[in-house]
Amino acid sequence: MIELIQFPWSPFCIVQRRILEFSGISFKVTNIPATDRSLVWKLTRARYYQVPILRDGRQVVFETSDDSQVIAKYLNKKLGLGLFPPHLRGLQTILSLHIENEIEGVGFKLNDVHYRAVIPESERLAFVRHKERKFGRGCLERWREEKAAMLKQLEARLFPYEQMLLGKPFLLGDRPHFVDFDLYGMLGNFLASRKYELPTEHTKMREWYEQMTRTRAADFSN
Ligand SMILES: N[C@@H](CCC(=O)N[C@@H](CS)C(=O)NCC(=O)O)C(=O)O
Repeated sequence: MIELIQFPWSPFCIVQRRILEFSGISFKVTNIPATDRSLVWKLTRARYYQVPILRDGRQVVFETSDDSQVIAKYLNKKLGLGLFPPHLRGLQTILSLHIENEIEGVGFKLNDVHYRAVIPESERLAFVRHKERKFGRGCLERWREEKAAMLKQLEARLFPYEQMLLGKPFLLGDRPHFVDFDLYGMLGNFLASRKYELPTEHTKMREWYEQMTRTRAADFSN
């Protein structure tokens, strides 16, 4: 059985979890503490420490660069999901760069403002230390002060996606593709604290998000 090793609120883990759910197969989820990557380190034979990773029998699948989509492409091929059709090559790459940088970059900070609602107490010290070493001392307080401005920024950055959804149910047509799952994961992380909702102005996106929580591969032909 395929095993997803993850932590539940991670944007990149939500992407792969939803793809697995979409496929309809049974799979196992193993949650690790964000503070202890030893299982990832062991399974990847000391080549990777981030999440998610996938274990499929004797095979361990993990990303090879910030923008590689190794896991999603592995699942797509193995499970025949039709998420990377050749005619959308290139376009999906450009979109996923925007989604994983411009959308994720604001969404995770907004979620981190409310980290106590998401991160278990035993992991908070390491979480704050990790953030402050990466983004500077006091970054979480700074983001709290910038929250209103960041919410506006996120709304503006999501506007093109709302426009894409005006005439169709999914971002690139009448069925979901990889970028739908990618955006869904970044927004799932933004919403993880349950302190926010999607911008009320973006009505199509709110419908799409609902649809993305339920959609199944069996509903579409490849
Ligand atoms: N491009 C990778 C990004 C993975 C990633 O950034 N994972 C984060 C969790 S959201 C992580 O493990 N960060 C821990 C660290 O870098 O120490 C993917 O698509 O999986």
